[in-house]
Amino acid sequence: MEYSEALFRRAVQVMPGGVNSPVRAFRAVNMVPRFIERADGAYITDEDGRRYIDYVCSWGPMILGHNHPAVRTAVEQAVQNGLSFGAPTRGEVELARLMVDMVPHIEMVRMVNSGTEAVMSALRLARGATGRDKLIKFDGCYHGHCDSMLVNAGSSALAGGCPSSAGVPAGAARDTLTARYNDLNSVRALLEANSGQVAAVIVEPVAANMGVIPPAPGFLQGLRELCDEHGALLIFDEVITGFRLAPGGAQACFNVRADLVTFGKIIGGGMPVGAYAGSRALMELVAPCGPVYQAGTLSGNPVAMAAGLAQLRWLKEHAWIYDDLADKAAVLAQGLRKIAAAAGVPMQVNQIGSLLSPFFTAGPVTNAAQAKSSDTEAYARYFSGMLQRGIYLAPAQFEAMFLSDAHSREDIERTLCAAEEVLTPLFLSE
Ligand code: KE4
Repeated sequence: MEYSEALFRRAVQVMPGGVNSPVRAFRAVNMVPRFIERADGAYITDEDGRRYIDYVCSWGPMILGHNHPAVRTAVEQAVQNGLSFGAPTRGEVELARLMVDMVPHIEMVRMVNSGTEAVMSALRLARGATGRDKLIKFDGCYHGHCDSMLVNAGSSALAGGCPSSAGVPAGAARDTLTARYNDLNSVRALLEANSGQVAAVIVEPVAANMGVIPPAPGFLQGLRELCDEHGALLIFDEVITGFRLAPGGAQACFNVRADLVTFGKIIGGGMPVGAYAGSRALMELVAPCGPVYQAGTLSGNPVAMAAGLAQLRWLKEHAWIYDDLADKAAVLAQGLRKIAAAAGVPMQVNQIGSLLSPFFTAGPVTNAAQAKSSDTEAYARYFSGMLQRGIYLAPAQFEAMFLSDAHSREDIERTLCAAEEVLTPLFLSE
């Protein structure tokens, strides 16, 4: 591991924590991060030549596996024409058209450069459309790092102990109200206490930033009805679930209509792309058509559009992979549950589609409070043991495991064999 260690020593001199995104620093698992040199299919290889089965998949984008020929070829062809023009290009039109065709209830799309930017813009649009200032989010959900969303946030904000970040002005946080995931009464109470003031309810339709927590039956439909009752917009943050749960994302999966949908990750094929989308009536409030301003130098970048187009076209033409992805994830989840039960290790595994995560706790995990009750030290030991055995998991409890089309049944079997050695009370408590 000498190259990763040497690189990390240099990295911490010139970048905060030696990384460009906190979770990558491996602080939640008390280890030196691996510096990744290349990736192919379901595997990543670090600078020391160690190869791992990758269940991070760049935090979701690599649903086809790394270095997929269709995506790589599209990028190689696009760069021949230049990298960026700051002008409209064919690729933007085609990707927006394809997203509108694949995702229900959206008529227009605006491309941006990250999930954070997509959420920030969608929130501004919701406020502009309703003339209201307040927002409702959920404890443990993560929607990127714009000020108004760093309140009781999940992901690395939660793991790193700053779910409500320093530097967020009181004014920005004051209008963000926090409800409990899977608890419609907590939403109803906030809407009634702030009647006529809530612009939007924003939700991860499957929470994946406090570990994976599926919506309880009726939860999402209940949000739709509460938003309609109170004149608030419903925003599905599908940065993770978009094109992951199904070609049409969570709206298709759960048959619930959102007013605005945010995207990221998969739509860029590994390149920096985010987007927000909704009805024509809403989206034509965005500049230059309407009064809600939003802009971006590299938005719709032609190389990024080529990567995203190639990936979404492949997903549309091979939609059967979604059942296969879910089946592989179910085999992995069930295998982990059996191993933990046989070893007498208290562990829950939540799984939906190709998303899953273990929680080291005896009780069910259906909200942030229950997720936070899990043993994160045990998770750190589990992570370390699996890494030593060539399995690269999320380096923090409050994240998700992502499967790709490239993960084989043999990879799943190898992962379960490694878990058999690690999921023992002795190993987890050392
Ligand atoms: P980005 O700005 O990181 O592209 O997207 C922010 C975002 C928005 N909404 C949801 C539901 C998200 O999961 C994310 C980002 N996800 C994290 C993983 N928990 C990205 C990994 C990281 O922060 O390094």
